[in-house]
Amino acid sequence: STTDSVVTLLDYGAGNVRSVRNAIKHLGFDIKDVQNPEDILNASRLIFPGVGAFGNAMDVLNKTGMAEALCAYIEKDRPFLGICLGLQLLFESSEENGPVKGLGLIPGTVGRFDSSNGFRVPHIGWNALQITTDSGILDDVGKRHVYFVHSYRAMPSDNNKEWVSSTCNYGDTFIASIRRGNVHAVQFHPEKSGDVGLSILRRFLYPKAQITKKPGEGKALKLAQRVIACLDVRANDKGDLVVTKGDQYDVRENTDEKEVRNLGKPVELARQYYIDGADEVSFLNITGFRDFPLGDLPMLQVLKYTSENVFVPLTVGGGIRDFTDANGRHYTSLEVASEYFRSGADKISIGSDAVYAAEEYLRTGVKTGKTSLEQISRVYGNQAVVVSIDPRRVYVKNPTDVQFKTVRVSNLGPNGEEYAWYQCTVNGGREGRPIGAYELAKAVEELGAGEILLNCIDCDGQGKGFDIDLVKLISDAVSIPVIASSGAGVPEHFSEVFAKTNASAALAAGIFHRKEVPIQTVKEHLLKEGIEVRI
Ligand code: 1PR
Repeated sequence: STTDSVVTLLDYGAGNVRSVRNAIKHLGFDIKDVQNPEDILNASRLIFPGVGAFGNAMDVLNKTGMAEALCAYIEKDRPFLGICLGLQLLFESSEENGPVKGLGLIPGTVGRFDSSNGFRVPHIGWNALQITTDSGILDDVGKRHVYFVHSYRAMPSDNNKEWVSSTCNYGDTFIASIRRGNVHAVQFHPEKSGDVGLSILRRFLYPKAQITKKPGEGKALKLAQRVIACLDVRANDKGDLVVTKGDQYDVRENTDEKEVRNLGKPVELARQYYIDGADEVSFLNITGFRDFPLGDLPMLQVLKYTSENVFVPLTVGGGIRDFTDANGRHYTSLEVASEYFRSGADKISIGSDAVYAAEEYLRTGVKTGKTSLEQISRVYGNQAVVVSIDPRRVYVKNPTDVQFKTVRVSNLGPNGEEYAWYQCTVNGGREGRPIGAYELAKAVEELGAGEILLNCIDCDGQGKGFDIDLVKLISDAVSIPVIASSGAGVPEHFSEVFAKTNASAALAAGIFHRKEVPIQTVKEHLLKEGIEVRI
């Protein structure tokens, strides 16, 4: 019957639930959106992918009468799956901008991870579960990783132990999933956890299906180091959107025609990297600084198509800033970001605009709340906001020669210099700014960035390895995760950056596009070196 293939989705409009929609559709179900409390009570199965801040979500649920309907639905043991905040809201209260009262169905409070013990917050990435009871939906997980992204978590206790079906360790042992009868909730994102995640959703959606268990695969123990494939995207001179790749940010061929280097089609490549085992895929709209992204419809189209069948996190960057178009219509950076999220991005990345924001913040010492970085992280959460840094190495003889933080370099400069600072640039590396990567990283962390994508113009496309001095400097300076980027040429470069720095992820472009090293080879090498990865 028709109701058998319908999932009721509770989307109260606070953010991006496109990924959940895509995964449900991929599994053959239609979606009915909750419009009023009755839709909850009449659902045959309900998915609640909570997004945004706890307090805001509770406000909406209380005002619309949905809080009461949810409690009634769950107390009747109707099929329910809460995701992320959709798990947290079931507890009594949360510390997030609070304490704020929750639905109160499960004893316990939700608190923030403690970053003082060396664990970076947000907890972003693929982590292992310790399954404590028969969860019904986690049967295929075994020792494989699932994707988390959050700063708050609920803790297991004697009072809630009959609910807890799995835990995860990240500094603390926190609740990764709960189950009671037909009621399930998970702190991680099954819709972004690749095949493992899809199998969790499948078991929830088809509870009576006889699906053979296939546990036992994998060796997941803890948070994995991520391997990210990056697609620099721009229109070529014919107007087609292509994946390109620069040498130190110069993306044109060394021929008379100086064409934009073309390494393939964005949607196809992204899908391929997903199949090959990329932990995340990033798109950088590298001419976004001059071409307005909302005018650049192909980019939004690329995201829409990609997100339909790529079930790992997608990040998109380029052109996130306030903009006035030729007709005088003003767009805020928040609108630009929202359009990216609506089209399928899980995270957005800000380059140039974050440099201006950091400069201003360092000059005035005031957080205005008005920068793109602050606005977007306030609405979507800081875990959804990446700052992309494009620094260039500047050698100096003495650290006191400049006002910026310097490092003692591993390889001397051209005139025997022993030190360098890393100058931030804007507009795709075209303009150097009076701020160092170290100063920028610390400032954007305070302004609400949840992660740093750390490029290096000197190393980009050179295949000689990551700039270890730079990655060490930045990953030691902040307590948010840092993605090392630029320069990967062989699998050993990945193990080197993880062994010598505190990077949480390593990103590469050229070696993957030119098919020199498959992602799987990189992962196998890391595994052999004793580094935790998702296989
Ligand atoms: O300033 O907010 O509009 O964002 C622009 C974004 O586009 C920034 O994230 C910036 O890094 C990126 N970008 C701008 N110009 C270029 C260029 O190459 N001409 N690409 C560019 C950045 C660096 C990485 C690259 C790694 C790995 N490219 O994306 O993928 O260096 O490459 P490799 O493994 O081949 O060495 P805004």
